[in-house]
Amino acid sequence: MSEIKMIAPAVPNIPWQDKPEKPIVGAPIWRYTENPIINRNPIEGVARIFNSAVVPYEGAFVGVFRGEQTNGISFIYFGRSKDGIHWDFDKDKIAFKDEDGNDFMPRYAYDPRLVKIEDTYYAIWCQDFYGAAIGMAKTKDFKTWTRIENPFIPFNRNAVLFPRKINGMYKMLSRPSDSGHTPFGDIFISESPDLEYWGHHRHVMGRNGFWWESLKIGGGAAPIETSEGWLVFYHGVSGTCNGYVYSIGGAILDLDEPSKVLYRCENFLLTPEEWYEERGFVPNVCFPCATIHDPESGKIALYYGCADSYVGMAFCYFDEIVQYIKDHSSVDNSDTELGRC
Ligand code: BMA
Repeated sequence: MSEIKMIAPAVPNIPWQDKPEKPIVGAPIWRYTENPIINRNPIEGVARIFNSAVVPYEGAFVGVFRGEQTNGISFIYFGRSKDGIHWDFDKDKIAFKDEDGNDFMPRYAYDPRLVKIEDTYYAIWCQDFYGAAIGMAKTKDFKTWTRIENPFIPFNRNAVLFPRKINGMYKMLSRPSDSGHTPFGDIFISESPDLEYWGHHRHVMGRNGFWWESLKIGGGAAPIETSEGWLVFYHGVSGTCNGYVYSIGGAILDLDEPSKVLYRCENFLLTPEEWYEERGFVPNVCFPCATIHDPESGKIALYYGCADSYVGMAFCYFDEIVQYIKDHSSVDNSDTELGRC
């Protein structure tokens, strides 16, 4: 049994496919052979589902899904699955309510994440609020959703909540941006006592000298607590002469002060290689948004958007991926400092 521990609720029915027999070249993570798990035209009026997040719920799985409607506008749809692989979706968009119980429809909602903290589930997404900004809502039963005030003014994207308070505060990663296809971007962290008022902003990590993440980076799946620190899967982007390429990176943040990066893998963990990652509405995109993970078996199932067209899954053992990140770590001063205030 590994010395490294994962601290999270058990998920004995985690979706899983065993490691392939042929040796893995590079990071110890492997794609589901039946990818993509969500294909085109999954719901009437929705052309593509991608960049979506899932959680275990009542012995099965639920999720919030980015559905690109046939009118080209993205919104968030709810889905459920018995096995975490085959999904059924509500045909209508999630009917968010505001704090007064009135209907609340964010304009253009995309790239949702979903995180459980104590007894509440929080969806965090990007939306149009006079430019790209962060939207949030909460639910306890996935039937009624109440909107939470926008945490930040524009422009910002890729907000990811930590699954527990740290030193009494909620913590959230985000990536200040512009309103377009942002040709820059570092990951920052902010904290809040109540999920409404945010401050104590710190820099977590930036673009670095490794080409696959040299243009911009952004938070991906909700951090996983381990005895080595917070394990984060994020996206790193390089700008080629033929457009952006989105790969998946891995880092480990300090448990008490997650603005400090303890280890950061200089190699990507996954980069577009399969047809569903290289070919689609936006080619060459692997965009991680969620994991399901089980401390007892050490398994992680990673969900990622593929080419802005599909959802794919990949699998790894958390101790192997943590060890790989540590063995190939390269951190610089801007990673390890407190993040300047
Ligand atoms: C980013 C986001 C993602 C998308 C990616 C590639 O800016 O909008 O939703 O997957 O671009 O198109």
